[in-house]
Amino acid sequence: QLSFPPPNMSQTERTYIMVKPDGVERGLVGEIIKRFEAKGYQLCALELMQPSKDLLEQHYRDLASKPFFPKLVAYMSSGPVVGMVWQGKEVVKTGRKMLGATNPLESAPGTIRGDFCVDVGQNLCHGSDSVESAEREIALWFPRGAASWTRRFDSFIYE
Ligand code: IDP
Ligand code: MG
Repeated sequence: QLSFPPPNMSQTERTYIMVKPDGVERGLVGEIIKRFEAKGYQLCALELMQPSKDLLEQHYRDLASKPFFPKLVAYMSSGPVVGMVWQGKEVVKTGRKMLGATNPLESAPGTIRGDFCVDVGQNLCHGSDSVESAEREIALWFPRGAASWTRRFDSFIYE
């Protein structure tokens, strides 16, 4: 009889991925979700929301001194965003690779930004830059918490 050991989930972590207003407007929410799902990552929260200026200033607080900060907050509050929590092995670092470089002209083809956008101020998506940032951002955008669930499918993704 064949039997498989349970998948090793010890290195799992979570990240905050957000489709920015241009991505929602352009109908790319499904495309972005599709890539994370197809990769094998697990969805733990998903919400369309209209963020307040205050929430965005909190989210981007490390960039408050940058000259583009007011434009960034205006861009991000120009329409609804889709916030998501994705879980999996090295999902923070790999999630950023899947988004591509901040400046879409430098994002590799095959990445979301590399495939679908041109300007840095309309770069479609956000991904946490570290596990610590992810924890802070998840608490900020999902104060009621993200789901915690065991996926039977995990044994097909992880050894
Ligand atoms: P990231 O989104 O790749 O983590 P950050 O440096 O954290 O990049 O910047 C946050 C967001 O601010 C970027 O995604 C982009 O929308 C915007 N941004 C970053 N640098 C510039 C810039 O030089 N001009 C205009 N907007 C910028
Ligand atoms: Mg960032």
